[in-house]
Amino acid sequence: MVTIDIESEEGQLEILRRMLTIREFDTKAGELFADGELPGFVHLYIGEEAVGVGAVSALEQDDYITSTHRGHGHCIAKGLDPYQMMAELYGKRDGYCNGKGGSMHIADVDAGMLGANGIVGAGPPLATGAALTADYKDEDRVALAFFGDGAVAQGQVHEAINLAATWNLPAVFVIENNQFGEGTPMEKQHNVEHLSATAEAYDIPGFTVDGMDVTAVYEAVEEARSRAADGGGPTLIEADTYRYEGHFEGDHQPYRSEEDVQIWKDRDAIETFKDRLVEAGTLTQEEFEDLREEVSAEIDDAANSAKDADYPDPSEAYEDMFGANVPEISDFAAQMRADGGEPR
Ligand SMILES: Cc1ncc(C[n+]2csc(CCOP(=O)(O)OP(=O)(O)O)c2C)c(N)n1
Ligand SMILES: [Mg+2]
Repeated sequence: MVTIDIESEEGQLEILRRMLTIREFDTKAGELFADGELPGFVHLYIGEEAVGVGAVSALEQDDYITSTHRGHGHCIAKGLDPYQMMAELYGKRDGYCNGKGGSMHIADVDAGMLGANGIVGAGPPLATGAALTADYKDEDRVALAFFGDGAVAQGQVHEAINLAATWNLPAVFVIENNQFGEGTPMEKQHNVEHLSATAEAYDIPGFTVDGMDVTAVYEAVEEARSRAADGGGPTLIEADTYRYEGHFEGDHQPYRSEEDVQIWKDRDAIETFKDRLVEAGTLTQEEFEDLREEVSAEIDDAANSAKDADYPDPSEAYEDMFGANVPEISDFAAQMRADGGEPR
């Protein structure tokens, strides 16, 4: 069963709520970071909500996803808890990585969220690995990788898609083409107009969809997921989208104008989907405003509770760092502790 049924009114409202939750979460995260509240770094997903929510909603609950440095939206789309995410951003013990990962390393393996990732292009190899695992164990699971237009030119992304195609693995590759890799526009990074054209090199299906239309993303991923699950191999989907905020907080954005950004804001995915639901009589404008306020209050609560939560104790510094089932690494961790934390 798909995670969220877009045909039902209940499903449509849940899709709207998840997109709003991402918008409110990242608006809050941006404010907190600007106020100096959060350590580390945050990359905001504002403007791109339809890609994460459209794609994950069309997957099944047990499917895997891999994420990027801009991962908050993927986490919320996968149903992760905003409080535990905020706690992770604050470096608190209640966070998904007990406060030791931060924004770029939120992961919940049990939920199938294999991790945000600070290494551009590192998600696709993980997804190919997860798809190989599912195939090997004969499980009905698909792995979907999100990655940016900038990541497409990374060698490991090519290796991952090539292997998944050659081994016919149940994987879906979703390029979030937000038109820039940091400050470099698409046309200065790539020699093709549509990044989905690269699918031809792997002899797999490739499509470009409107990433500002949650329904279009959903339908493309639903089809790709069922092809993958039926043994048809991977699909490459390019979703055209836009990030409204800077690459990072404090980015002065000399590479684009406010007018450029406004063109995309005029096609805002949340507004468009909401208008469609209002027109269909699924909700009223007033109910939408109430929903936005409810979500905003939930995010405020999550942030306030995370601020008040405890940091991990210094004695726990080396816990959760290494996989317990990797003997040499565990030995290394034990040695580090025995050495009082001094590097060998
Ligand atoms: C391997 C690697 N190279 C460079 C960087 C620095 N870096 C961080 S984000 C980024 C741009 C990535 O662009 P894109 O994949 O389009 O993702 P977007 O930020 O647009 O979501 C770069 C170059 C990095 N984190 N990892
Ligand atoms: Mg990009």
